[in-house]
Amino acid sequence: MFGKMKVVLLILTVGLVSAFWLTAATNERAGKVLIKFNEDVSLEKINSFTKELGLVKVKTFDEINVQVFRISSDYSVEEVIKLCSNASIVKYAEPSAEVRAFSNEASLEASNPETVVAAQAQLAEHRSGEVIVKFKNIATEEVARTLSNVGITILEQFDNLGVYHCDTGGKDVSQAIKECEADPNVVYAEPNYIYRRFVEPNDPQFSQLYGMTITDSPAAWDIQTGDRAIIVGVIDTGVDWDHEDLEDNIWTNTAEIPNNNTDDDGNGFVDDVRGWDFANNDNNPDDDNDHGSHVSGTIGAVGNNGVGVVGVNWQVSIMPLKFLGGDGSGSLDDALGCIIYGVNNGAKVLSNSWGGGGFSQSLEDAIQFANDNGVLFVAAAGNASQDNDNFPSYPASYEVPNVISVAASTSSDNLASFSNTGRNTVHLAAPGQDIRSTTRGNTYSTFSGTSMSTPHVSGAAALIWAQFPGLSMAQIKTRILGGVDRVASFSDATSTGGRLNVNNSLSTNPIIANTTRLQNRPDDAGPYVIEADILDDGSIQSASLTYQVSGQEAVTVAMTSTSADHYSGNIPGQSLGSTIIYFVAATDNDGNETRDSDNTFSIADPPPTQPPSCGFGRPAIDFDIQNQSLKTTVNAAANLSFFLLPLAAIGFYSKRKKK
Ligand SMILES: [Ca+2]
Ligand SMILES: [Ca+2]
Ligand SMILES: [Ca+2]
Ligand SMILES: [Ca+2]
Repeated sequence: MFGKMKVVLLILTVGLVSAFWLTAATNERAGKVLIKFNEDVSLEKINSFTKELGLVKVKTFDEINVQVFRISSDYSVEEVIKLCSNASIVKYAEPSAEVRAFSNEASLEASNPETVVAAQAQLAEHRSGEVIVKFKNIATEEVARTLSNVGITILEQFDNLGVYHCDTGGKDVSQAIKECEADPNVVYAEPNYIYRRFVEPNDPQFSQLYGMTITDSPAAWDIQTGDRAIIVGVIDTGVDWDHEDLEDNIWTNTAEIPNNNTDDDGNGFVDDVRGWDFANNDNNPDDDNDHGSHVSGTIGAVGNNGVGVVGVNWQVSIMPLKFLGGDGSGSLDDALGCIIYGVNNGAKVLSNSWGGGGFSQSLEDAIQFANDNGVLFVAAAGNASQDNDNFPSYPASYEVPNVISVAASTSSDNLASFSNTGRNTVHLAAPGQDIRSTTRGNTYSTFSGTSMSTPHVSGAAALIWAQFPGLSMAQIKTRILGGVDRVASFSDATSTGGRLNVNNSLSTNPIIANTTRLQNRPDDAGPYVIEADILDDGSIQSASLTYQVSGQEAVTVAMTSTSADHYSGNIPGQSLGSTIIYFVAATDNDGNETRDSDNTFSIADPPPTQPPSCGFGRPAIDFDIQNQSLKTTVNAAANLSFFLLPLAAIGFYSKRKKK
């Protein structure tokens, strides 16, 4: 592994006197590195690691747990940094400032292109108009003269460091740095970086939750970790409500006195202190399957408690609403009961990792009731690898405004092979393959399915509501759909073309969602109308549509507000054969601009679409494509055969690895 071991060993075998000689000779040339080791690493491990690399400790900063080493081998600074970054015991390693000053920048750039890209193409978040400059040990007058030559002024001086915090006087930060570093008295100049806590919870299985990292949840947790005032109804197999990592986040009906055989709050349910079991018609919505507990953990397993996993919300109120039995099936009337109970008892979000069966008017009515009460209805798109545009999957396919239909993505940001899709009817993708979460009896398991994607989105909705309590349900939906990362794999699979990004959805910059994504059309008359939902935590000052026709100069036109949070703009008709690229942009009251992703279409015949082969509009009742043992129940009210099934609790596609 270490190609220069021989040299290191040689150095280590020389005597003390020789070592001092080497120190003196190599000190300036070899340079120094700063290393922070992970907290739980033993001193023995650190010593053997640094010995292997020929690192000699110079000093330790106890306050930040950083050690400074001099390189006594012939490894270059870059090589040491690289070896450190590959080592599991190292949190981070970086060159000392001295090294930057004395190293040959050209050769550094050539040997480490990634560093150059990071430094030049995209400076990390920093304060505009400010730089930090370190000078050699020179007279203050000389410092002042150098700075005034560059046209920048001192805001703050760190005497014992020789470091100055400066105002660039309106000059671009990169340019100011360049000019400062051209001066021989300057050791280094750098942007005034903004450091944020990048909150990583201490839950031991956090590292297994790619679903959290790929959706940028850790960055979101820097802003918001959730609020118990937000109630999420989990309509499922129940919840293991005394699970060690769920218990603190289970909703409590404070208006109900437990165990007095009385319906104290008069909501029609006796002693319902933590939701209701509609499958067995009792007040104990415990889980007899695992599916509902797993879903709940993704929404809100207790965060940063040193136990188990972490949900999208570190704290939230999960309302267990059980209608699926231990075998994972349930009946329509019980589903309706769950929805109505949730709405009537304060749930803001209903999470629905189930589906199957045909169209049901009563189910649509119940979802409409939730909609009319401002309750979001998040639903799994289904696991049949089918196109919901042609073969609707209920309840995800109900065309009620509060429905968000969720497809499943993988750790490599592809569409999960089992996931249903729908360019018009499935809204976004969210992690759904190999998702780790809570299961019964203080256990943790890995499941796959759009059932697992759904709670990522339900959790995001609760987190956004915690951050912006005044938003309407429609605005929460706009924030979720507008926050997605557009990824090619979801472009034709979902209406947004993207995958959930929790952090983007919390942005204080304008949010742009549901931009019309035109497809090829032979229409040369136009206009081509582009609409979008746009909102901001403050207000939208302007919205615009920019389009470019077949490589000609781009044109920007204003978009006009047609209704609340809704904007429209026109691209005039173009001749046949034209290709049009367009995007929507918006600026808020603070001058922050958001530019939506590019869209492309041509004035040409659309590609042929596959005609639906059967079941158009209404899936057939022998809906056994998921190879599951289905329990058919009778909807007594409508006297129709009906079945509902959980999407990932059982069946061949549900990978389960229990710890
Ligand atoms: Ca009650
Ligand atoms: Ca009671
Ligand atoms: Ca936890
Ligand atoms: Ca704003």
